[in-house]
Amino acid sequence: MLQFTVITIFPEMFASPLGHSILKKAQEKGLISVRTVDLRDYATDRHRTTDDSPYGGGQGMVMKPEPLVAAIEDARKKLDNPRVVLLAPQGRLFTQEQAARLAQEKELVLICGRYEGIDERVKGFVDEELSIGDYTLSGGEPAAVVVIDAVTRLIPGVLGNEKSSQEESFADGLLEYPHYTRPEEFRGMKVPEVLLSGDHDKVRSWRRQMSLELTRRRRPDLFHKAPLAAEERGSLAAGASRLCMALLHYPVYDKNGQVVTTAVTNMDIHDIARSARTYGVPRFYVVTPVKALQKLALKILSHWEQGYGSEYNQTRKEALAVVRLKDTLDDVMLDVEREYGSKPKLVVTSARPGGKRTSFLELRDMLIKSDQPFLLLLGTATTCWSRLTAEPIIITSPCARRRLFFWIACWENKT
Ligand code: 9D3
Repeated sequence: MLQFTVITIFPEMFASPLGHSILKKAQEKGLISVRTVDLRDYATDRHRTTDDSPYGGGQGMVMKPEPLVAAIEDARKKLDNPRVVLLAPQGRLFTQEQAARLAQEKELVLICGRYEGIDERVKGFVDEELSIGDYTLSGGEPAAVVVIDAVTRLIPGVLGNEKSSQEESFADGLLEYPHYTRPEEFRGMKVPEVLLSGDHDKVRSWRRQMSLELTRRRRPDLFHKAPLAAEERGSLAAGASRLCMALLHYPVYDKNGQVVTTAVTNMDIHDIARSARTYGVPRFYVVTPVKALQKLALKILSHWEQGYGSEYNQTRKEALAVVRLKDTLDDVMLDVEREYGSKPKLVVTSARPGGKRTSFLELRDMLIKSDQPFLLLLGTATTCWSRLTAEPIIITSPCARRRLFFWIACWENKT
């Protein structure tokens, strides 16, 4: 049983919030009790005054110390060993962690300030000061309701067992994944396929991924503090989980019309796939309509995935798991769209002067703020960009592949 005592000049403000739902039930079950104390009962003059004008001038009023301290002392006398909390804008921030701490107490006295503030000399009579956030309230009453609500939810028996364990998920420090209920389609918006699949493992990993991405984008502060696997953190670097790459391997012929040097493919696949894996880029497409090159790429892939190379080098095997072979860029676009639900925004590199350039920093910003997948096209033939149907984002080229990975790595460390 946690006993709340609330000192306020507006006791009536608490009737409705305490008279509904969880807080009502918690009182009925005898898990908490809330007593409101009218501060005016502790005023000594005929008008029951609780405020006065500030010394030193200035506008507004200040809460007088005598009634407040009398009310606090009376509460301490009536209770056993209460923790006395002043709700004030200059208090420590009230968080889930603070709620868990207060939920351990047997008796809490909450003091609601009003006016511009309270006389500083009252502070020596309270145990701590709490604020519920950086915005201005008209008084401490709404803050006291917030504290009572958040603390009460953590008392065993208030929520069903199954729900209280969910509450723990706030303890993993992430925002929650998106929820859906019937109908399957609402105003053209469909419930994500995976939630209808019945595959519980897939559902769990989808929800985890959504939680991670949302937290990364909307609450980088939480994301930074969250206890994540190194892999999870990496896979979300600057929205890397939505940044796919494609290496466009246009056939290169010599004067006789023969395909020349395919050894580059080997290098590129290993090199880029490994960097992709390291920085959490989920897909690396190797695009070539030339069957001979596809065959070679397949040979390389299967060697590292199944051949003696797979035991010889585990990281390389993992790296190659992100590689996909495709005939054309259109096939890649379709594959990305199927995976993410929308067409990717294309990013190309160019060394040619002119045209609007996007800086790495701007690109990073776009990645973080957007919900769309991005597809970074790598290739040697600049001419191929002109054949693109959609307007691409152009970034400056020299050593762009390397620099891009370098930047992705830096972004991760920045958050
Ligand atoms: C403009 C100067 N304000 C101080 C930051 C004066 C002031 C504004 C509002 C003094 C008191 C109040 C009333 N607010 C509370 O008592 C309060 C509060 C809040 O305003 N925001 C967040 N948490 C809390 S807890 C109590």
